[in-house]
Amino acid sequence: MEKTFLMIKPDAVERNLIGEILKRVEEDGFKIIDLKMDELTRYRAEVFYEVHRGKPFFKKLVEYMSSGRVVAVMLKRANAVKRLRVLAGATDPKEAKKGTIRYDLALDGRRNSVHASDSARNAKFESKFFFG
Ligand code: FUP
Repeated sequence: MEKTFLMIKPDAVERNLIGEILKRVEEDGFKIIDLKMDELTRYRAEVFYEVHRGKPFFKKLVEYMSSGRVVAVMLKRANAVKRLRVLAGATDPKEAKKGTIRYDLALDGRRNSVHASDSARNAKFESKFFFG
């Protein structure tokens, strides 16, 4: 079975949506392999979103990602990477499909409630980033 990585972002933790998000993930057939709460420093948020360094939204993204606690979750199921991306929905909730986590729960294109790895390679990196 394939593994992937999910992060519940500060806006969702703050609004008590951890249970709601994990319920959706489990109901979609994912198994939770590991899970922990964490808090990103600005530096760690910059490393996590390194690919976006230099983009106009980078500074605010780093500020937001280090503004509160997050939940890091390692998941597995068949076709996990793709399935979690579908469940999460488009980056901007205004563009996300009805029934996706971001359509239903996200506040805007930055405070979009969850991160879902976009490849098996990144899933590995991101899991290591949080779980060592
Ligand atoms: P995603 O893979 O859907 O999480 O989206 P990206 O990797 O493109 O972007 C990572 C994060 O940067 C998003 F979750 C939110 C933030 N972002 C912005 O704040 N503004 C943008 O225009 C694009 C992304």
